[in-house]
Amino acid sequence: MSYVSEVMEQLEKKYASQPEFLQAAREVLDSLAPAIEANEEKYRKVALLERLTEPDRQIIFRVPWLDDKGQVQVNTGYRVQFNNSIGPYKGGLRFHPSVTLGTIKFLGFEQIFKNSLTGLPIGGGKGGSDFDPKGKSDNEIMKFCQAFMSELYKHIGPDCDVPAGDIGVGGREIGYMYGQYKKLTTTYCGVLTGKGLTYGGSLIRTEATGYGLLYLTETMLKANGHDIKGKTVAISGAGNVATYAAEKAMQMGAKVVTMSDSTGWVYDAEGIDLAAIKEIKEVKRARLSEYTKYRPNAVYHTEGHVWSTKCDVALPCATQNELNLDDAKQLVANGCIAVAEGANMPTTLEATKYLQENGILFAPGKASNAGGVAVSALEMSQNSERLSWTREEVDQKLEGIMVNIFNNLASAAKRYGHEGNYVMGANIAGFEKVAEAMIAQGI
Ligand code: NDP
Ligand code: 2IT
Repeated sequence: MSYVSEVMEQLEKKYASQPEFLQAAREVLDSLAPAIEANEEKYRKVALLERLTEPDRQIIFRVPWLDDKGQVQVNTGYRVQFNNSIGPYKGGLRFHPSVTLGTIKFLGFEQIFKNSLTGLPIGGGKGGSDFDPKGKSDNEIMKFCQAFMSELYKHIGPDCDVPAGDIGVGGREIGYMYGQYKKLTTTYCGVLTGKGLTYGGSLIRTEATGYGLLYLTETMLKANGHDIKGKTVAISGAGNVATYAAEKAMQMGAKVVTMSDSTGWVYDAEGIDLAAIKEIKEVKRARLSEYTKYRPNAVYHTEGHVWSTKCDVALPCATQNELNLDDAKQLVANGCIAVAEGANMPTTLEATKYLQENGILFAPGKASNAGGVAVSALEMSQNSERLSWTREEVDQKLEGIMVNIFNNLASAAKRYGHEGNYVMGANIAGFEKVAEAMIAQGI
């Protein structure tokens, strides 16, 4: 049995209760096969794949907090420090009721390769909680964030582990957690990224994941004789990534016709009104159903998904496994030419395979959504030198990083005889640097 199959079989036995982690591991390991086979003896000897798939440490803790009625609530907190061979652990925090250890492990595992692809010195980690921010008052959000940080602070630090945002964690939550970290440690340092601009945040970090997604999509389209200008784009999600992906797509001359949240989706044939989306989601923190109040001609659906819409480019920007095989078939039938993942693992393995087999350009999230963590790393650099760079400087660096990522993964795929397979290219290009660093640093 090949080394890759052996390790995958062990993982399936040991972590049967973590399907998302197994899915992420399978995608990576299967596509690494050519790179592993070329060095099988060397990697086997140092148990490289076993070490790569087992986190350095997994911290699980109780988060008790007081709600507005004076009732004590209890949630579970997680931080998975997966791999720090190329830099301090780096990755977001997700607050969502669906969060389990398996979710955080899948995200942390993906983060290792994503962070390596950025070319910046950051290792892989992820954390979060099963806390549900929906319907909570601002005071309750603050109480929860303070309670969460009251334990997490012991395990993180600017040279050790630097969390940031993810689903359910944006600027407001980072602010409350930063305040608590500062209070507990009496230090003012770059321990979190995605901070506000008045206390050490970087310009463009809010926009970075969405903007980066479009920079990479445009590079991929151009390399294949297309252009984003004039294209019809379907986006899922209406959060941080989706909003700024839509903004940059529009700036580049595309028409965005859909957005979604967990209760439904909107189709706006005239093109999404982003000011309305920002007001509904960022200011009012309301449901997307409100959108038709701003745009009476738009259609709000509670059934189905945005992927039934006719589009040239599809950008899944909400959550994992939100684009399945049936959706992929519909996209292909409707003449879609490219899918680029803004979310982490939004496309199922079967759907990815179908899209690739049908000639759709497919950019995996670990490459196409790497702009967020890349600008987080630039925020760390600015914090270290106690300086702030201009908007133009950060945006230019972000664009350069995304173009580099695409070039690196395209050439890695070509090197192994799979030209155009960007999933394989991303995994191999991300893996090679980490593998070399792990081997160099011993066991
Ligand atoms: P937000 O919390 O800002 O927005 C998430 C969006 O997705 C909301 O519209 C939300 O709807 C929807 N959503 C979340 N969970 C589900 C679900 N289970 N079913 C249907 N819809 C859902 O998160 P982000 O925009 O930051 O993150 C979106 C994706 O991008 C995630 O996969 C994240 O891991 C990934 N990502 C984020 C980065 C960042 O910098 N923020 C960087 C790289 C990747 P509702 O509001 O109704 O819950
Ligand atoms: O999935 C991701 O890359 C993020 N949520 C951003 C992580 C970060 O550290 O900025």
